[in-house]
Amino acid sequence: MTFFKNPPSWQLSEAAATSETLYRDRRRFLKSFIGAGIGAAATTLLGCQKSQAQISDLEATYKLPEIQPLPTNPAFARVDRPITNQELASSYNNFYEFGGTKSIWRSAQNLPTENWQVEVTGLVKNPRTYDLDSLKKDFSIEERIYRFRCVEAWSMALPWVGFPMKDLMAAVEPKSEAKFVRFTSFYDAKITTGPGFHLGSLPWPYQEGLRIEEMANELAFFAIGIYGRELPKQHGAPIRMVLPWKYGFKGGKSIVKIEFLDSQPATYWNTLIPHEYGFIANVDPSKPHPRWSQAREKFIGDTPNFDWEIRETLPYNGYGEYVADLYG
Ligand SMILES: Nc1nc2c(c(=O)[nH]1)N[C@H]1C(S)=C(S)[C@@H](COP(=O)(O)O)O[C@H]1N2
Ligand SMILES: [Mo]
Repeated sequence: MTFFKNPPSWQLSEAAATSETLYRDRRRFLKSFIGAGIGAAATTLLGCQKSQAQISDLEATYKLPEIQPLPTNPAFARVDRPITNQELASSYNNFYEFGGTKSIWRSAQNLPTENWQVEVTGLVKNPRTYDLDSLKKDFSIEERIYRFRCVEAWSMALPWVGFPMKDLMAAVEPKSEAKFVRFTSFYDAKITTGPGFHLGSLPWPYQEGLRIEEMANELAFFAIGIYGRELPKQHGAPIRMVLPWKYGFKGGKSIVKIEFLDSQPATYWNTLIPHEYGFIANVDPSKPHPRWSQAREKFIGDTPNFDWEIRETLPYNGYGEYVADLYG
């Protein structure tokens, strides 16, 4: 195992590749701007030493109430790597509604999570609006440790708390015409003030989508917590999607609406840059992103420093036995 103190050369070329595509017409500029954000992320890994005051502010964002009782699903009780250090996981995030860098944990505290409601609608027999208490009461909450792989070639291992998406499907009973599902994130132009909001031409709100068989897969999960506690705002409180065989952008945060549809919905990154961010977006080391390789990843492990470890990326992020037959 090799630990890199400095960015390896294959990562630096990403930044070089993005700068030349900047400053074309407005539409292309927006795409490049956002694309640069997502692609050049790893360069911000270094040099983010926090002061003691910042560390205690950060801790206050994740030392939330514990979720009890909390059985660990034995099928997902461990992975082939250590669980990522919580301080790092809660301060290295993607949540463009709250800023275009990885350091959005402070601004994400503006997300208003009181009296949260999730509307489940569309082609279902039992449309219903859930609040957090009814989700916790209706579905059995468990812990699952999953590998997590961002399209930007960094990864973590995270202990999520939540329930399988298929349990919610069983409750609302999709009609036979339902073939796709759209998931919509919280959006309020007065609160979510990430990059380019004032330009008014980004496809907000953040939306993601699945084929209905993907949502029914054993792995597809709604998280309402992490590290045994309620979900911090920067991770997409109070409920977010977790799809461990797909790139991280498929997992929308702070979900307010779930719609069962008969055709494939438009999604955020796929609308902005379709040739870079597909609708399916399964983790695939053999298929490079147009601007970088996906063969390896920078795994952020259990030390409190960003001493990432370079690992080979696994097909379907190591979950082929669960999902490969969906794509046969
Ligand atoms: N609403 C919303 N959901 C989102 C994103 C976002 O910007 N907005 N970023 C995605 C990306 S690119 C990743 S890698 C993960 C990051 O989740 P984490 O910050 O909890 O690790 O959230 C995904 N879900
Ligand atoms: Mo990502």
